Amino acid sequence: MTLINKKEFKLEFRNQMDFLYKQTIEEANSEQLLNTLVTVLKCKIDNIWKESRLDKEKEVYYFCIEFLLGRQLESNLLNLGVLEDIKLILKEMDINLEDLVNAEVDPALGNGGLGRLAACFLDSMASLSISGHGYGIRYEYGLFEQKLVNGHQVEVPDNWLKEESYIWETVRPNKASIVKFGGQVDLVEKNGKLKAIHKNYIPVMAVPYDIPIIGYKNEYINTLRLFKSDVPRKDFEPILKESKNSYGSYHDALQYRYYADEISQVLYPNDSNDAGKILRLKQEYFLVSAGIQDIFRKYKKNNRDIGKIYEKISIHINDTHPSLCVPELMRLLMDEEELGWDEAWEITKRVISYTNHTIMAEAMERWNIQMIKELLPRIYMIIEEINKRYIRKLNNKYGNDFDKIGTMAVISADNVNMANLSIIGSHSVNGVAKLHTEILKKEVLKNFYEDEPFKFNNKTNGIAHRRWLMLSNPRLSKLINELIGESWQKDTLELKSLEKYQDDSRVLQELELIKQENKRNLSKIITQKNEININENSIFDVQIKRLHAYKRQLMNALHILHMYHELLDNPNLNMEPRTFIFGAKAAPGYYFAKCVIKLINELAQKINNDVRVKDKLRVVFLENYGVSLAEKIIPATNVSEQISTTTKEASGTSNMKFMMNGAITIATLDGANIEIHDQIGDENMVLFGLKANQVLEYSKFGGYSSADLYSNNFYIKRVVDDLVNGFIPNILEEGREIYNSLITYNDEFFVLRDFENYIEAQKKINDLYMDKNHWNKMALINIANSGIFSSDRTIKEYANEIWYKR
Ligand code: F55
Repeated sequence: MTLINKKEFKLEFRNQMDFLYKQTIEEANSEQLLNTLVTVLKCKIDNIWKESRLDKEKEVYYFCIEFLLGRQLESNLLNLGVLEDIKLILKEMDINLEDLVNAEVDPALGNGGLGRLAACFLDSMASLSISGHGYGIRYEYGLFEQKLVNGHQVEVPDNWLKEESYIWETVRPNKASIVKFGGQVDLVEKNGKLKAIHKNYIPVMAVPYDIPIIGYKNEYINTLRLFKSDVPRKDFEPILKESKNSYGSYHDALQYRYYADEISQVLYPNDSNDAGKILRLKQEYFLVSAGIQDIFRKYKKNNRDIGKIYEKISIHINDTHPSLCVPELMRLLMDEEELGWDEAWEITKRVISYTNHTIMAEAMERWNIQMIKELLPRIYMIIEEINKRYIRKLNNKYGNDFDKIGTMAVISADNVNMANLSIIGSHSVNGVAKLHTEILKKEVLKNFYEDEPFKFNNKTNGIAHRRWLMLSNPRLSKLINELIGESWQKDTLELKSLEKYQDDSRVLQELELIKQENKRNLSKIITQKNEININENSIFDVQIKRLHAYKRQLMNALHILHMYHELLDNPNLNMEPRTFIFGAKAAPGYYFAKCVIKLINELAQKINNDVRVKDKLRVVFLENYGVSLAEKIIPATNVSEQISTTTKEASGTSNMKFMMNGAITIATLDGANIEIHDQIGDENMVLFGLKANQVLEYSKFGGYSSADLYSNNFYIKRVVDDLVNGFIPNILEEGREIYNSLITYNDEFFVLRDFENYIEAQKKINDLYMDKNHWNKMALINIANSGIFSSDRTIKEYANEIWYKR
């Protein structure tokens, strides 16, 4: 232990406590103890952090509109290699580390998979000693807190900062920059060249707040830099010559302050459709401009030739939200660094790479040109020029194939298509799982793929096994250490050697015991939160993810309803007791999703209060699902529900977390479920449902009638009718809405089409669970083959095949 000397640490801790709070340890509450500990740790890591920032061969900047970090204390202690030591030292001081862990805020600066992926990637880049840093926004309010009121979702603002600062952040006011909005652009001639002069703009200051991202036992620390918006400080005034400078009146000054503050005020709570709001556009440009200016400032400190910036810098844009990186990089290279168009364009493409996370049309960002023109006049000029030159190129290549050119253009029908801009302005476009990338190449982005096939590649997602196994499931981690040693922690492919224990009944017993303990812990949480006792010996069947029609929580609910009927009809039914657990937030404006939440809650009410099925069936909806709750749920899960309409879930990442914790997956062959299947085969997971080609064919050629299915199938009719016949109380409106989506609007997500198949698959789960020894063996095989889903593997691929590729 180099970082922590016990005697020294205790002394520093007491001194820091005294300095911060003028209190003794005995008097302090958990927040004060936490704050003290973090302050001591921050001092200790400062030197490593500084050293990690020194000039590097190549630096990666990961731009993302959201980062869903989770709590940091335990993860940082683990990665620093001092978790056990600190636990012991604190214990000697009569402090329980767990209390401090739970006192930390869980910053909800993301919606779901995309933001969490970004956080896992940061962990992996640092752990692999890759100089890779995040750029994001320091939202004052994160994703809303979800309350359930009479089974309805109610959104409460997430005031996570509480007018204080975040314990892990360091503000860097001297590294602030100015982002310009609105105004006009004049092109004036200078030395025979046209120069863009931006005037009357509204300047907003972007202030960096840095969070250390600590690598795993490698003395390496990267930075997540989040920008907060503010009005410019006085010292910026001399360089704001051309800005709008009429903030004389009190009213104007207030308005201006509001304009600036508003930008980093709140995270948009949509996880799948683009809100199209001007404030969102401001956020996107704010992030991009602040980030790229920051990169330029750092680069120019150590390098003279801006024309070689691609040798030292990679910019990765995570989905299209930061896609204004393309014109912003062009702008800085041309307007500030005075390069010509062609050189600037080549550099831009060499620097930028792009990840697509969805094929859903409603999630594809398009910005109205009028909006961009007014808010970002210079950026719009550049986008127009990119479009003009690109169309000229396409014309030369494809003649007048207007259909083709129309789908590929950056500007069409008064909109800027951000995906097209990202593809054209980058050298690499990747999907997030095999099937997803294939669908991009063959369907959604077909024309681009045919035009520039070399740009396209797949990077199947991964998860930080340090957080999702080592921290969240310490007992399982320990068992693995005992069986195969510790080297899997740095190379998860070594988990494979667990397979040799697949017939070792002692090991399988042990595995079951661990799952049982984790289930007991989760049961306590559920009892506490939902005031309901659940059977710890029942199958814990879990679906946790954002609520969306394509993820088909509805199908899960209808199946529960089906089981309930079966049990009522036949009280002696031979079935393993089951507890269905849900966690899901709905976007506030997504009415259908909210209806499904209400349905699940009312179903839970009805079933949980029916003594006839008391020992067999329970339904739990956990409020306010997020990272911290996931860490408790996943290790306690027996069955992982990954039941999206095939082709719709780009990858999924909870599927990987569950697998790594020994849950058995029930799944469609969608997203990364396919790669999971590649690893463990039919024998170790339960598949059902339409295949990708069937879904694509139905979507293209029709041929599916949900109403026919409904009329001809007793089981389907029974559960669908229950939505509207009063069988489930208090869902008059919601039940009707759902009924209509299934019958009147022909069941867009094939819930009824896959229903019977799903029932069979669920029966199979039941039968498999009855043979406990066999179930445990499957669990072991899942864990043993989950190593490939560490985000360390994913990040190595990004590094070798995109960022460091020459
Ligand atoms: C957030 C904002 C907008 Cl405007 C659109 C989408 C989102 C968002 O959160 N998307 C998201 O989470 N996508 C998910 O990304 C994961 C990581 O790649 C995938 O595993 C998952 O399939 C995909 O839905």
